[in-house]
Amino acid sequence: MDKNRVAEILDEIGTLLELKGENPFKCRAYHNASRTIAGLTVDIKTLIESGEIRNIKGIGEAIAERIKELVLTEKSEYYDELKSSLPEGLMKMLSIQGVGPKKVKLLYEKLKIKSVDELEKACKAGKLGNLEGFGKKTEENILAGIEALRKRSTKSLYSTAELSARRMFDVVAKQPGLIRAEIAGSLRRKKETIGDIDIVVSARRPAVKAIMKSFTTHGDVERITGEGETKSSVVLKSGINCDLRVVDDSEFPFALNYFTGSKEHNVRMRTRAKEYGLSLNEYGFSKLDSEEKRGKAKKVIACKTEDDIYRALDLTYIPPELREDTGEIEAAEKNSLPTLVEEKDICGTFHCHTNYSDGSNTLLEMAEAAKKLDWQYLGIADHSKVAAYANGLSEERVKKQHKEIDGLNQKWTNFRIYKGTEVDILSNGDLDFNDKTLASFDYVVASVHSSFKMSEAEMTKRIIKALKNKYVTMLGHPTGRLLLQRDNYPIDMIAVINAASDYGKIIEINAHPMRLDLDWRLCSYAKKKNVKIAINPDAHVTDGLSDVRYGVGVARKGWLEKKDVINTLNLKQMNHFLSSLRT
Ligand code: DGT
Ligand code: CA
Ligand code: CA
Ligand code: ZN
Repeated sequence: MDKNRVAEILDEIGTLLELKGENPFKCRAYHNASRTIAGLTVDIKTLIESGEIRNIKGIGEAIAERIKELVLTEKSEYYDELKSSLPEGLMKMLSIQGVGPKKVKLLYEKLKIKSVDELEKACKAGKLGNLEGFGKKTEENILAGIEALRKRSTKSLYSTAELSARRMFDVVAKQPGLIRAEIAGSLRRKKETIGDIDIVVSARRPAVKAIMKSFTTHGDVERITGEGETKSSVVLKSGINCDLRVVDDSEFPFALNYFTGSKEHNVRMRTRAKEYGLSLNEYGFSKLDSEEKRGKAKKVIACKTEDDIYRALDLTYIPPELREDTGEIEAAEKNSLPTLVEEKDICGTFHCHTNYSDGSNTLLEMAEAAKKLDWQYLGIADHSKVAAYANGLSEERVKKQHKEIDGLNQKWTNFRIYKGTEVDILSNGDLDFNDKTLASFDYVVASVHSSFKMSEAEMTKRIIKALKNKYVTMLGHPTGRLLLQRDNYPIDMIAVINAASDYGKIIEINAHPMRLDLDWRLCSYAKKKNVKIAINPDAHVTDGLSDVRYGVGVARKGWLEKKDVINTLNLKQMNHFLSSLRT
């Protein structure tokens, strides 16, 4: 069993113990151990075989035994027993916003509520009102939470869907007789959430059956919902639906273009084709003439690639990320599409955490991981002191961290750790460190982590006030949303972007797959206002650094070019930029 699965199970054990009302220290020990294991940079099996697992801070004897059992036998008796001692539906109830283990435990013990459905019924019948700590308002909130949960269960995060898609694709794409293959749909367009996975392939006729079979019999398939000559559909064990379409190779560019979408982009393409006397669909171009209307043979215009399709309509090639009918057709017509930023343009990143606050890895481990990605710098921004839940740093510990960074930086010539902080924006818009402390950092990320319930006007004022502070370099996760979990706090982002523009501040695209915040829909406005964007992973473990690629997807979707993204500056340019902020 790999460390990620072990970490997941430890976390679940922690939650199950909470549901049982166990000692909070014990519960927390499992949650902490989960984070520690997720952040391991050495092979977990080696740690166990050498017995070194016991020397890791925060992993006691009992937990070490559980980990050992999981890694060596792929299961844990303790976990299985714990799980079967509680109704399955309780864990699902925890996915309702505002419903935590304490509430679930009470609902189960006092009202015998064991599932989301039962909870919904009880709320509608007004049964929660009599429980201590619950009231009419709680019932309303829970009902709203259940509705939101149902809505989002039909969607997946981009990162989850991509992983599932890749596993299906890898098997299908290596079948004999296959010619071309591509993942299409919203995934190819890099949408932040995904409805279903669409795979398009072309193949020689005799191979089609075997290709379909490789898809429907894939180990990740939960059940088959359709199986045919040209299209098969399955539901994956991850809960995501996946479609496979197989076409002749001459049709491939058209099928790929159609199934990449978006629907709105397709509609524009089809309308444009009509202006050229052509009909465009997922199989090809055909002449729209009277011959065709009389049912005679169509004259088809051949295209070998998607590029050819756009060219046939006098358009430059439109990258999939831009195909949302937000002006891309007009720009392609004028040959004024942006040259989108690429992953390889990124030279480093900001907003990463270490074990000084709530991260799992040391400064050195994070730096080494950044170097492995060929980056030239890494900005560390641990939490500030008010963030007690995240082990935020006091002024004293900031000094200690700075010393350690200075020490490390002496070892490298072509790499540098920048001293940053993720300072909390307090509810009145003040910052959690005074100016003197803020001035000791190379840069400052300011973020909201508390008091979400404010009016839009108040929240906007709060954030703009923070941006006005001369030491603030960038705004972290600007809207606070957690995709499929928590909506953004009410905020006037246009006003915030205008303020960032006035004060010369950067706005982050938080690249954590659950955030992807700033939203791509706002990027072009930021660009128009000359606001630079930083693509930051908000990494809490070394593996998290590579989340930057999701942020690059958002930036591309938001029409951003290399020059719009601050962390495309190389080390020398970045040194210069950061020192210019402090003079
Ligand atoms: P999703 O799956 O909801 O995240 O979003 P998509 O864009 O992947 O949508 P999906 O899977 O329903 O269909 C894939 C593509 O097929 C879609 O982007 C455009 C094309 N398509 C589907 N239905 C229609 C339609 O009724 N009209 C047009 N023009 N295109 C369609
Ligand atoms: Ca889709
Ligand atoms: Ca689909
Ligand atoms: Zn944060």
